[in-house]
Amino acid sequence: MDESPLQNVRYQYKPKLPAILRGDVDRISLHLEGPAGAAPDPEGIRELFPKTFGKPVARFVEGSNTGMKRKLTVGVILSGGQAPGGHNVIAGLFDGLRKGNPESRLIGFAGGPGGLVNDRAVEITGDLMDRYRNTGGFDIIGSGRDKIETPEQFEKAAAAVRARGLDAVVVVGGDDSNTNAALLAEFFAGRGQAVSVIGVPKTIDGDLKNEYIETSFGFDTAVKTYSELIGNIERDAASARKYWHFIKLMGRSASHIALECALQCRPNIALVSEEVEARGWTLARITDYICDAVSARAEKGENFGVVLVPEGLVEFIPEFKALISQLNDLLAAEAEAYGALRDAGARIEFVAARLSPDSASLYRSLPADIKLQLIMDRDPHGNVQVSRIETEKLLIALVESRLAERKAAGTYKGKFSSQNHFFGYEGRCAFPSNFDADYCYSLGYTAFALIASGLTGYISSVRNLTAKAEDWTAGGAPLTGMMNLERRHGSRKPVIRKALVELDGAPFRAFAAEREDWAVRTAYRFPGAIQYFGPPEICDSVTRTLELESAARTG
Ligand code: FBP
Repeated sequence: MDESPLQNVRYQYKPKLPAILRGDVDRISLHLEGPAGAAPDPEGIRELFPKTFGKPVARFVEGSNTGMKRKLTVGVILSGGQAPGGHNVIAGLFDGLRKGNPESRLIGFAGGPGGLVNDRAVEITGDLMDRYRNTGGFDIIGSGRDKIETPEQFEKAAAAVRARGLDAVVVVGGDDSNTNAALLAEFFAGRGQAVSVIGVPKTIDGDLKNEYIETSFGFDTAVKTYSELIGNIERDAASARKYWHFIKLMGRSASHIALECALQCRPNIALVSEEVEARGWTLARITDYICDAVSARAEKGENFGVVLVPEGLVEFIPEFKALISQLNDLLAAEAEAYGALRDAGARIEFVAARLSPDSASLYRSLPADIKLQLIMDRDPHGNVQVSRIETEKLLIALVESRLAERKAAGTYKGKFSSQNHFFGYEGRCAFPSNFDADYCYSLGYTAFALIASGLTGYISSVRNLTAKAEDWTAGGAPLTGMMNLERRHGSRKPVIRKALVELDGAPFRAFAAEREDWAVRTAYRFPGAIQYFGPPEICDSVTRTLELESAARTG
């Protein structure tokens, strides 16, 4: 392979570990703390997880632990969307295992959870690992969005584990994948199969976080990548002075990415889906909110600006939420008749005729492209694929027509030209920032220590992340302590609670305190590219979200 100079140099980067994980492995001793914070419905969760519920939180401390030197065979799965640092999770796990016992082995299941079910795997050797250290992507073994759901799939996973003689399976994934990890752990424990299942918190969306997980890995690099691009666009906007840029930012549901990018770049407008839902803002209200900023800036002769739009927005606008939920039910219930229609116009008519009057009228009012995007295939969880809905273009069209009305009424005299962008996939496989490189390596190494300590049903938990890496803590939290029971497809299912943006949380409050000023003034901030070398305050910096949340926690 003809590697870039940066890639070659990044291979040499030595990720920083918390002090407790440095040095000899047999001094990493397990300390069990009190029980994990109670889930909202502990009895319901206990019933579903009789073997793995109610375990204590674990932390590693200085001591002595000969178990760390056991010979182990471990399988690893990368699950769901890519997030920068996945390769370093595997590297940390690999190095921990080999440091514990040079004969330990790491098996990578190919293409996500389906790789475990169908027993497709590769052995991670030292040479293979060295080609992926500190690189972005999940391509060392690939990822997938399959779920291990049916009894048959559980049996096949158990057979693969037996056939390969695994002592543990590590699942690197988001809320759904870690829910799956908890179910697997319970399944193995229930049948007395001695195999640990350990989760690792991944997702650029930043919505897998709680008392034990300060941030999911990949968020840091993704938001820094998007912030660089947004800053560049802001500078272009302020130079050319002729475009309003509408930028949709990834994040399936939660608006953490859009909020962090807003704190970094100070755009004129940043929509936060959670606020839209809490205030019950309609599409018309959102349009007016944007038009007010466009008009105010036009008064100052500034016919340019930047608007950030979270990817999941449409699912938080009340009338859209109702429409999408009706479409989901309709497409599932009428799959056969709908599937038989080949023509796009016929498909649109088919659904429009079956919606409630309000939803039908909203649906019919939408531009043709959006109508089609709303009825595209659902993801394996039955969700609309929000990354494929061009909300930024919809908003541009609505703003244009509202401004035309204002112009006709004499209340707006500016010029409005727009550009649209979508930043998503650009950020998911960037070279991990130093923070993500260190954090992921530490999460992987911690996963090894949890396995060697004989724990199962835990998620790797590395905390105190605003401090220097040497002062980070390492341990594990029981997955069942993070679960809720939610009604899905008519039955109550255990799921890990998704962390949405909290409107009384420190990051949103910091944003809300400034946004009126940013809407009118040109207050842009230019974060620039991720720096991998140089002063720690630049190359080891953490996100504002982490900083603000940590400051709020410690008072
Ligand atoms: P995960 O939750 O699996 O980490 O994926 C997040 C995400 O990147 C979302 O931000 C986005 O909506 C989605 O994946 C896109 O999915 P796909 O890769 O299937 O297009």
